[in-house]
Amino acid sequence: MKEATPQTIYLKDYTPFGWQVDSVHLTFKLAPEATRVTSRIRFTPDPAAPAQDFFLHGEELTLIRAAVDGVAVTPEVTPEGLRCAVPDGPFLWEAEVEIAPASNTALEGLYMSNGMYCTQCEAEGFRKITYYPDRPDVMSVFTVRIEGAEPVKLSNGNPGASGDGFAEWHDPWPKPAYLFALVAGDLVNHPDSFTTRSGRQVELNIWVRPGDEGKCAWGMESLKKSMTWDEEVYGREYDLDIFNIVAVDDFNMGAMENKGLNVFNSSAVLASPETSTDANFERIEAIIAHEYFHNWTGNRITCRDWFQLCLKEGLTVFRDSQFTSDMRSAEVKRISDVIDLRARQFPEDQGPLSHPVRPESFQEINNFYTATVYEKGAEVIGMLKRLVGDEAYAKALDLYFARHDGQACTIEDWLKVFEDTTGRDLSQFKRWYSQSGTPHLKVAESYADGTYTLTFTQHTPPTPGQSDKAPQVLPIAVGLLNPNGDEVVPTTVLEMTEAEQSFTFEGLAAKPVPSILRGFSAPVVLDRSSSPEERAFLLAHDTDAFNRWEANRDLAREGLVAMITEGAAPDEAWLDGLQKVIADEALDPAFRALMMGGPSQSELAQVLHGRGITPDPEAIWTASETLRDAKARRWAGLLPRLADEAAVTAPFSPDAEQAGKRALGGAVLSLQTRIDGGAAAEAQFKAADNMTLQLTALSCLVSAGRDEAALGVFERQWSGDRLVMDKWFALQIAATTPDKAVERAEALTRHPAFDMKNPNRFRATLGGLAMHHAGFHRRDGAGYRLLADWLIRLDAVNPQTTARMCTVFQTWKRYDPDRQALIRAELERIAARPGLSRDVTEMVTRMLS
Ligand code: B3K
Ligand code: ZN
Repeated sequence: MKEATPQTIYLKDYTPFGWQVDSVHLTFKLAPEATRVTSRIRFTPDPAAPAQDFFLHGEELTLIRAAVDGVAVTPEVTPEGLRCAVPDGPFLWEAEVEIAPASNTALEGLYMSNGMYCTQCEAEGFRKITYYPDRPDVMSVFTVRIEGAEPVKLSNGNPGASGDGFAEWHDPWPKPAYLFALVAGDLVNHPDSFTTRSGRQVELNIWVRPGDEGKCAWGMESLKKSMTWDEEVYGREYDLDIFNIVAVDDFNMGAMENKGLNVFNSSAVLASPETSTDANFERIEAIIAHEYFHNWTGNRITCRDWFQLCLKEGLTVFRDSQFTSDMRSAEVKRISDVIDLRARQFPEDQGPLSHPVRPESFQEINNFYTATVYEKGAEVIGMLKRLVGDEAYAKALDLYFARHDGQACTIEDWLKVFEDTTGRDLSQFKRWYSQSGTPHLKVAESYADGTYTLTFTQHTPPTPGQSDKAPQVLPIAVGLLNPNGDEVVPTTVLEMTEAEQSFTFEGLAAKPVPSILRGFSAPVVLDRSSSPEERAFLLAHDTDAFNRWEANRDLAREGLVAMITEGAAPDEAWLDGLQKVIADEALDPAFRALMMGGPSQSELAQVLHGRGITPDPEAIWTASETLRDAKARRWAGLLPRLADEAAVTAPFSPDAEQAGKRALGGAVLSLQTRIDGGAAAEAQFKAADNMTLQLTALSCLVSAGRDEAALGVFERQWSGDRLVMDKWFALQIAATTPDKAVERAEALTRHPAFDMKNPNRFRATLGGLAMHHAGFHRRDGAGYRLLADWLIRLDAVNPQTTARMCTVFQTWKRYDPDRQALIRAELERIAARPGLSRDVTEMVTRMLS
């Protein structure tokens, strides 16, 4: 395991590797405890690189032998790699190492999951497979031979010879080692094929464990849609004869874009109507697309170093959100993305873990696969596209692919293609990559003699390591409405570059109502205290779906803040206005379902903290419950009609239309449960023929306290299905009351099906607890203690998943001194553990500093 070695790596220290790697040949002789890996690698000195020792990364490897040009050598071996004297010219490096995949519980490098061999190399896992210059700017052509009794043996690229006990693969596209993959096991495939627009025949497969064949159709359909979309929208074609996807049960994240051999967490690929919710189907479609799109944005054009991670991740997230918008409702996707950004990225940007989209230093790169790099990184690309326009964006992307194919690039390269295409100077825009923190935007307005002026002020609060912030380029999409509700100025993008800047609109007969930051055109906090009347007006009339939703969210938030801080009653006038929107059958049911929800409790805590009020999780819980009760009472007459409208009679399809109806039905059922105590939920639970309906009903029954029987029925029905059981673990914590959440989570860790080595199960249970805001933040600190106990245990097994889950403590300074003291004590207890991983050490230190 990686011990804590607090060594910091800096962007400014980048130095190219001293050799080019002309070819790589690897032979694997598979055995669970003693796999032998033989490498034959041809190196040629790179005259452009500075002189340096020949150093290859390698961790947890047993070196059996090494040779240079066929002559045995004895390199100097350290825990990080080896150093060796080599000739001045080209040479052949050979090494044989031994590794133990069955004992590899960190799930990085070569490991085993349910008897299947699989790999995860990004970011720095290849060095746990063999000695190699394990850095993304070293690209080479790989040929792989796998020897073992497993019936299926896969690697990157196109298949070569295969026979009794062996299979060979050759990947003609030069790639960095982080894209290497190997899978071997007793697998079955769901086959299909795709013909690219230039006529290349591509064999497609989804490989799964026997028994899961029936859950591959949706993933395959999503893959084919992604391949077509990337050809049509970005002009990108697939470039190998075969594309393989493998489902793996034990996996640290969602999926991995290895060249020609994507490895997926089974939760991100397996689906069936009976076992998967609509949200699961949509997530699978998006992740399949994301990994497939990486083939161009990530694989063909990769990153020079890990500081440039957003180059591939921000762009690929942006591309997958465009894809989902095209497959489903663009408006609903935008609202969902902003909900997610505010829930995950804003707390990061506003807390101790804040870092720029392109960080400038790190200790453990795995800790920087963050919402800032991914989601804010995608927002930055969205802003760039808004500023230059769709046509220039398309041209810039064409230039990017033409100019940089086969290269390992930087953010400078990326921005340069936009500068060259448009003639713009993007030096100020570049601050989005280097400046951390969320800008706050204030607005003042004035109207006189037909002229309307909007004056904006931007300010970014200090973040760790960055006390002074410079103004950012902000594309602010604005529309103006007449007092009668008509749109008088359609959406216009104002380009703000100064700390304070005014924009004028002429020829307006009356003072308009502004709709600001339409479509959430920049990832900022809009500090605008408009009147409830104006918000209600926008809720009723705005033509921009996002801002209509936003007006409602602002009203909900202000109402809840008044309930929490002043003991106010729910705002009945707002509920009546909202009822009209929810009842409007002309509107998309998915949009109406979103309108029925409120801000999350964690978001309310963030809002209160931002206003200098210490959030009390219990009070937030109570206010949220009171508001839901009020909605149920106030809308009681409408609910049966909505339930009828939401009913789906056609055979199940995970498409946006049916999913939207079921989302509306779910929102209705949860309110109905507050009226009938769970009668309708019980009926739905019994009749449900798909997981969305069954799980929604079960969640309502648990929150109504009528759960014992239903949870038992569900468990008996689904005990053989790991992915469904993850839902069972998570749901009973999520839907319970704050006083029971910790005990439930604790009891579930003693359930025979709890397995800390499986990241999905660990996240469902302990992550489930952390997501129950009031339950986790229970006043006596029991939630913090239970989580810290498990993080300490897990760190010895799987540092990456542990470090990721530590982030639930990142908001600790929002809370009262007692809670802060309790959390601090837990963080210090974790930090003091002997042998704590480098991953967790870095996270805990940053949160405590
Ligand atoms: N590139 C991988 C993530 C790797 C995470 C390494 N800790 C999946 C993705 O973003 O598509
Ligand atoms: Zn990605």
